[in-house]
Amino acid sequence: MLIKIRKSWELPESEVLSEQSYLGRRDILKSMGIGGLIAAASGMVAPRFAGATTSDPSAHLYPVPRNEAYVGGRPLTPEDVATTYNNFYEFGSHKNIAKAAQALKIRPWTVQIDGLVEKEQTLDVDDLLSRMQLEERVYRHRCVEAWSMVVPWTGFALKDLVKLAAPTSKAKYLVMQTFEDKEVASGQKQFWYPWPYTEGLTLEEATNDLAFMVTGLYGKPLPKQSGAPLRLAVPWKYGFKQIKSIVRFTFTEERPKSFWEELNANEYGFWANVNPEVRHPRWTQATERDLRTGERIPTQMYNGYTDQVADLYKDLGKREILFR
Ligand SMILES: Nc1nc2c(c(=O)[nH]1)N[C@H]1C(S)=C(S)[C@@H](COP(=O)(O)O)O[C@H]1N2
Ligand SMILES: [Mo]
Repeated sequence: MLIKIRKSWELPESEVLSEQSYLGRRDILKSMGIGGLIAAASGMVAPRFAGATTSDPSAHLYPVPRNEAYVGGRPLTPEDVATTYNNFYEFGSHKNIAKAAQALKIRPWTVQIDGLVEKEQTLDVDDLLSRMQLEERVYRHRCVEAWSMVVPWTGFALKDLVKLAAPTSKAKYLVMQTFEDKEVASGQKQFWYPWPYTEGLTLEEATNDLAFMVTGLYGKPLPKQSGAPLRLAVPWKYGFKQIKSIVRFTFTEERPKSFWEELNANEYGFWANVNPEVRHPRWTQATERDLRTGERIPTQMYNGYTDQVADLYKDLGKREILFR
């Protein structure tokens, strides 16, 4: 029993393998020249999900101008790849959760702001969107499982949400939580996971210019499988920090324990800064597989965002910089 349970959260390793077979298959199909046909028939590429956002009441807000200060450095990952190869354990512990995620009801959607703030509040997501300045940013995304993509997110600076929340001087951390609803998200019936999915940042990290509250993708409202209606992008950190479908922001004095840290602190720490020099206990982080090409490329320190974030970690011990 114990062994079986342990297996399910040691998934990343098996995912690295299944991802390779997925890409291998795509490449073979492409080289045969009939990829589109077979892929569509087998459900591997699912363009139908791209249209699933048309009923989103925020659709009229998109697209918004791109902020050219943020560039990917390599070509964008095709939309159909980024929106059909996902991690969202609430809907299953594999990559093919896009269809199951359509069960998520994203309106009405409220976010709670509480903890060490001047005044606790509950906001309707559309009200929140109307108060924020939306922009598009192209970011690299590096999963701890060693796959990566480059995508155009739409959203607003997380520091603007922090400002709206007005934390008190005691607050040191921002904790975020995903919705909880077993009926909709069958993954949450897996009782051994510490639901709800929880993540956190220091307030310094949360107010760094790069920290981005994502509301859209490829010039449209965020697809459900990507974490609608509100998800985090902190591109210098591993993907598991980038919590999806957020319903709660809590300001705390104590460092929170995140979902993955709770499961396995030796492998998934609080800092989780991308670092090619520090192996995951079970695989190398020196390279990553680009989802667009299937090729392995070198991983960069802080995922290439050193100039923007290195200052945040100057006071940390070396072990923490490297491991967490
Ligand atoms: N609530 C929630 N957020 C989550 C996850 C999850 O399982 N549940 N997976 C994380 C991981 S490991 C990654 S790599 C990214 C994946 O985002 P994507 O599916 O849009 O590529 O979401 C992150 N956010
Ligand atoms: Mo990830």
